[in-house]
Amino acid sequence: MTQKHCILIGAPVDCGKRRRGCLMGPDAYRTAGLAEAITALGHSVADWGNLTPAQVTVAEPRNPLVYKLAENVGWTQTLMDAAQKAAPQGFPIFMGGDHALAAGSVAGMAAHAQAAGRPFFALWLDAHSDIHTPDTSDSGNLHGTPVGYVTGRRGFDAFPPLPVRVDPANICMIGLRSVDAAEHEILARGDVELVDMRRIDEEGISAPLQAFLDRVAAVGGMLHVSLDVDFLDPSVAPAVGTTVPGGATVREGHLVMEMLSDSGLVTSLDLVELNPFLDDRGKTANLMVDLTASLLGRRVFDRPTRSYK
Ligand code: EXY
Ligand code: MN
Ligand code: MN
Ligand code: MN
Repeated sequence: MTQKHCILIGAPVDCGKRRRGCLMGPDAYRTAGLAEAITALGHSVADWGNLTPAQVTVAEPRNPLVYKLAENVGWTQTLMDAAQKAAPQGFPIFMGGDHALAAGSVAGMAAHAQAAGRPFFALWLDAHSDIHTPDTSDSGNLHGTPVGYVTGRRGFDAFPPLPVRVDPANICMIGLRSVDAAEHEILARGDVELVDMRRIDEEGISAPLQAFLDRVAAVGGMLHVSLDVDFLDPSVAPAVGTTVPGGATVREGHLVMEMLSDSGLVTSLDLVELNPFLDDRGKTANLMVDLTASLLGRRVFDRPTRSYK
């Protein structure tokens, strides 16, 4: 695997939902030895420390349920800027923090891809589709809306203008098993590639993932991976506030990361929704670090990587 310069960006975002705890996520990854696992694979690492949200004022949201709108907007601006600063220097790893951080990280990486003249793709590893808008959300928790924001859905008036819209057809969601009615309506349009747990049970996880990777490779795309702890089954990853039974196994998680690593297509990573307050002696934090190591080349045996012509 080519040597990467990994840039760890602490994003202690906790405003995307009401249950607190994700603010401890970045330090949990540091405590679990994320940097050491990366350097052990021959990569270099820089830890940029923890960011803080831009201070913004916003109008009252139309939906009275919306939670901490201003803080979410401030984080989105900060992370959009951080992504565009880090991407030209290496491989950004956004250490969350809840999934609201992806509004900024994905928008920033999409802007970077546009500046580099390359198509942008995103792989969403999650039990949820996170494609609400502040108006359609029944909870008002904006960690359920980052995909809605980056794909340019209406209702994000308070948020920074998108530098570039992410084409929903360039998004693949794997692990889906909890989708709200308003999200289902949008997803039924058929743009986003949907790999729910039923497809995984029937086809396995590798076939649909490989088909998506072949699409990314065919156009020389840049691939952002957004890994939500709740993609995994709660029995192996309990430290998340939005657990949904019937998730991916440890091996399915590693297979995804090993295939991504073999593809050489991944240019940035979100690690989101870890709530150390809910963990069992670091079990979930350690698993997320191990999965990141698989993404960065850790193998039992080296396999001939699938070379893209
Ligand atoms: N769809 C539900 C909501 O909008 O409140 C649950 C969202 C969970 C979001 C987590 C980050 O994946
Ligand atoms: Mn999510
Ligand atoms: Mn989720
Ligand atoms: Mn299975």
